[in-house]
Amino acid sequence: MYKDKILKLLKSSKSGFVSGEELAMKLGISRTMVWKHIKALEREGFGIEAVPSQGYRITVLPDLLRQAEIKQGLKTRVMGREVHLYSETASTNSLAMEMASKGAPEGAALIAETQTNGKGRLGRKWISPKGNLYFSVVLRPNMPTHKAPLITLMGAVAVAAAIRKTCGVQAAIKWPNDILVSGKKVSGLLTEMSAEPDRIRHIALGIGVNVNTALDELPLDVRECATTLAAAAGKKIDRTMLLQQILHNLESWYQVLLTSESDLLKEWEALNTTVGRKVAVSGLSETLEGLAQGIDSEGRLVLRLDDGSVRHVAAGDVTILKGRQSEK
Ligand code: BT5
Repeated sequence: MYKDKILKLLKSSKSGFVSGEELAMKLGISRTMVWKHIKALEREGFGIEAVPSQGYRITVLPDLLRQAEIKQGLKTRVMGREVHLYSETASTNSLAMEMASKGAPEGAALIAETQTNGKGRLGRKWISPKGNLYFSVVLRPNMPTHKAPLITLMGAVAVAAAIRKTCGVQAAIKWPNDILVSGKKVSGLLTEMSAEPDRIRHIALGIGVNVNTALDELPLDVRECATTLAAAAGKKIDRTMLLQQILHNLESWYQVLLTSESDLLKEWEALNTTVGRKVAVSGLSETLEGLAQGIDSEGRLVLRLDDGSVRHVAAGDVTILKGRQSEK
């Protein structure tokens, strides 16, 4: 697309300026066409100044994801091989499940600027204001159904490592599907699956990350336990770079999961904040308290209860107990 090429040239100019003539020549179009594309960019929220004898220059970069930009810097083979970008959708996970059932390839990524019905686990909501990342990836793993929870752990490794690398903040995984920064939730993962009794048909791995949105865009009860990467890092975060890094990490950790599960679990242990802590795990029917000892080969939390018995917990919400203080 000419618009994306113009943006690339403007962004890479040392002085900031590129003349209309140069843009026209490099793109092989007329100066009038260049001007039309500049106007189209302005309609998308870019501020572009035209200075006589110097040319065009970007003055305002809107915080918008662009499909071409996402694709341009992506060096993956599978993850993001198809990128579908929406300004709004109900839930990227619902969309991914639907597209997967219609044959979308493994690695297809569905991304939205905002969700009107973002989903958490167990019918809970994921609040999805603009300025963050909401996306789902279609997976078709050749693994037995009971191993599916490992997909969430794999995704958590990919996200926590990407946050550390791109934003320089110490993200940590709280079993099973939270990423915390300074004890507050910055990201959540939702794995949905279509399966036969012993075979996974497809999975939608959904990832929500609070990136640049103002904290007061989150409702009070959520805000108490949540934060954003911009707040934690003290600067605006490049969402495209973060998304690309997550897709890149997903590509490598997914392969590790499929070929050498124990290596994935080792990395998960290195990035997690649950194991070794005294925790309370509330499930559907009971709440258990004990020492989190590790995770097993099906992604379950191994909990040693106060009476010395050991339980393998498949699902639940963990509260990390630190004396009288606690973090969800
Ligand atoms: C999750 O559930 O954490 C899974 C979140 C997955 C969201 C992604 S976005 C892309 C894809 N499409 C979807 O529709 N979903 C996925 P759970 O562990 O059940 O946590 C839900 C709880 O987190 C809520 O009940 C709130 O307390 C809290 N919460 C909701 N929105 C939040 C936000 N933006 N930031 C932090 N916490 C939030």
